[in-house]
Amino acid sequence: MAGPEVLISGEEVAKHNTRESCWIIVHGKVYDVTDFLPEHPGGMKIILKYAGKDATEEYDPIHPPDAITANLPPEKHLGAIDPGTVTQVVKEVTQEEVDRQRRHERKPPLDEILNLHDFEAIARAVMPEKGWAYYSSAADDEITHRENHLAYHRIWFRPRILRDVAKVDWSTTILGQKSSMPVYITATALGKLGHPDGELNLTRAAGKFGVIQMIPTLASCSFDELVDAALEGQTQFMQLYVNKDRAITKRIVQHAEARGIKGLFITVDAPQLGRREKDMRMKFEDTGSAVQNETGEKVNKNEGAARAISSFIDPGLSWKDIPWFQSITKMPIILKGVQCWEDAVMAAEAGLQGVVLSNHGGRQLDFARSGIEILVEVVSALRERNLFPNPNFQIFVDGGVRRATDVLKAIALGATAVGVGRPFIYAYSAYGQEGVERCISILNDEFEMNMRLIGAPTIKDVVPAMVDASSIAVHVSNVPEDRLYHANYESMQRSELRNG
Ligand code: 173
Repeated sequence: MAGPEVLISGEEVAKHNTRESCWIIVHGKVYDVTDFLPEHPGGMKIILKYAGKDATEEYDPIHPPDAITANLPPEKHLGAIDPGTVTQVVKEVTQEEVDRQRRHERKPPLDEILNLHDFEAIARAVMPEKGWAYYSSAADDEITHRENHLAYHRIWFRPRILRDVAKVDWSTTILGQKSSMPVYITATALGKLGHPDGELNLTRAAGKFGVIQMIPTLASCSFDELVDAALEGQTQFMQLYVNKDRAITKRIVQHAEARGIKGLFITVDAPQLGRREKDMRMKFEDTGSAVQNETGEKVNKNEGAARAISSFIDPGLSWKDIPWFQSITKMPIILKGVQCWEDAVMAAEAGLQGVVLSNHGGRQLDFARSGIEILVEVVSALRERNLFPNPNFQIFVDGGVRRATDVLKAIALGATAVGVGRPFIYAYSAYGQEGVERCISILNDEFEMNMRLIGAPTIKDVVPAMVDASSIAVHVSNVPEDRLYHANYESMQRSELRNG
């Protein structure tokens, strides 16, 4: 479309509300998406719900800002909406939503939040249902998701004493970049499902506290927005989903490098997205409008928000692609989602700069082992081959980390740093940027105290002998609680109270 932008009235747009002619408004622009309907990765049903209407609110959290302009040919960009002429989609406010908003208003002040688990409890109560389902969901029976945290319970400390811990310093260097703690904010998709500012909450808080953020491929905010929001000298990494169209991937990678990204984390554990049933159920409840029902479209109900938008990911990615990545960028390349020592050794031998031992927050293969368990075998295999320690090949771990003690266990066992995902997004979903800042402060407090208690003045002093991980690979179930015994047992205090 050449020349000045055409102004279109809301009334005109409203006429195009069918499968045969479907116009929608996104961010004040009108688009003809009729021909695109069958190609929409999320199905046509959801677009038809907004046929003839403003779809911005629904569109925003689950699309990068340029998704529509990048996918629709220019002649389908019809013009700008005449402001004031659009009838907004009036969403029915359910009792559930009213209750949720009330819970949001009454949530505890931030200074009552004492640990990372607290953010999760609050987020669960105050987040919109879809966002909570998407963030909290994990694969199948969510066994790996729970194991990720529980695996840390199999490691115990062997603290040292009399080490002069008047001053403790837990700052470190990650891929040659300074970090105020051995923790980075790992990539998580669709940040605006939790808060209108999405991943910007993370960028801003990370900048203030000298923490590194890994920008996700599928952020709700655009990549450039997140880079622009960084302070001078603030380090950011990037997570990469590899597109079937390598030209697109090349463009993304080279753009990232040009914009100063300091590490490329290629996700290798998601050739297909896992079944996250909590997320999938959300779609069943999307009853839709009269228009959709007329079309009789069969929606693929096997897809939640994530699967619907992930069809571009290349399941054909293989070791053969690694030299190509090395040829298109000078950024350090790290494989994210390595799950056994054999692949870690291959990554080191391929000349890569590191691996993230991860099962994708328990969202991919259920019964995948936890990163912390894999770490033990990876370090041992690398040592045997003289590949560890090696500042040019760093090992990271993510999944289930909720305490500085968890991080210290990973550091003792050989990790350079640990990725934390969900706790940060729960923090901002409930409290915005301040929530993330509080989350980082809590970790700082925990580091200070626990470094003292284990007798380690600096991160270099956190060594393998400080932990007993001898049970790490023992997957026994806990002995169940003796409920009958506890139910019948009356403590001295209770009997006193009853008599009193
Ligand atoms: O874990 C995820 O949900 C994830 O990585 C993803 C992948 C593709 C699209 C959206 C999210």
